[in-house]
Amino acid sequence: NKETFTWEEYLKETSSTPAPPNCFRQSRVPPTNDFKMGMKLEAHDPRNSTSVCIATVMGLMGTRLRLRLDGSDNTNDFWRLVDSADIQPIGTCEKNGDMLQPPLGFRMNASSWPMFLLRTLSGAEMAPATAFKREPARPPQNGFKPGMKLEAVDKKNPYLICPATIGEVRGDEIFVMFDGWRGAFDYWCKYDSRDIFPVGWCSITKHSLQPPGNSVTLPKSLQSPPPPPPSSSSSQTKPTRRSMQSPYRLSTPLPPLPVRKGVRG
Ligand code: MLY
Repeated sequence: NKETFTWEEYLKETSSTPAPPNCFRQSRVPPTNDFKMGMKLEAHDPRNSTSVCIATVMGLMGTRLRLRLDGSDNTNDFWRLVDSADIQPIGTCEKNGDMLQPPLGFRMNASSWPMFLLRTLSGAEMAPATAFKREPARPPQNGFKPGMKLEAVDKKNPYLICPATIGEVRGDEIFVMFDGWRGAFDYWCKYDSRDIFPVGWCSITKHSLQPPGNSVTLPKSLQSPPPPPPSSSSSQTKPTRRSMQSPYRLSTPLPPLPVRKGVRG
């Protein structure tokens, strides 16, 4: 039955194998998610990672938290694992002699920050220290090989985790290809990225897993090579969409691309 995706059938259909779990910077036993909606915590501002802000848990899925920085708008929510080094209990910043910062794009006058901070924390439910789990150690080396299957966060739609394939390995970098999406969502990342998971992770942690897209995957001989990894010393040109480069037309239409407002591309 094609309506329901299962790795077991899919691996058979594609005669592929999962990346070994020890390749990933994830706990062998996934941590429990002991956070609750509305709890507050400290988080590094994703847009300004040196600054630590107050965040509120806006949602929970599997071992991940949907976070919103207090004083920010509702368009910059982000996701973190419960064992992410980017989050910590309220009070950690002060204990380290640092100061809590307003988020980038604080919606009020900067002068109202101290009072805003006081009000946002007064009577707030703070996430208990026990809910924060230690970040797993990074595997000693890049163990990924092209063709291995995994589950990966779609960085353009970060609430989604999808079946993916290792396309290329270069030093500490891997090229993550989203199955059935013709390259539109593919990216390079470090082998120890927290956004990639072993096959079965979503099922174990009760996170939703998207089925593969329905675009035909071109045979390797007809594919254009992935763009160079971002750290490569070669000139930094913006990668062209692969569908544009390909001289081949397929009957299956391209999936619609997300329409986004604002500056992010
Ligand atoms: N609404 C989006 C969703 C695309 C998701 C792709 N991921 C799963 C690789 C779109 O259709 O563009």
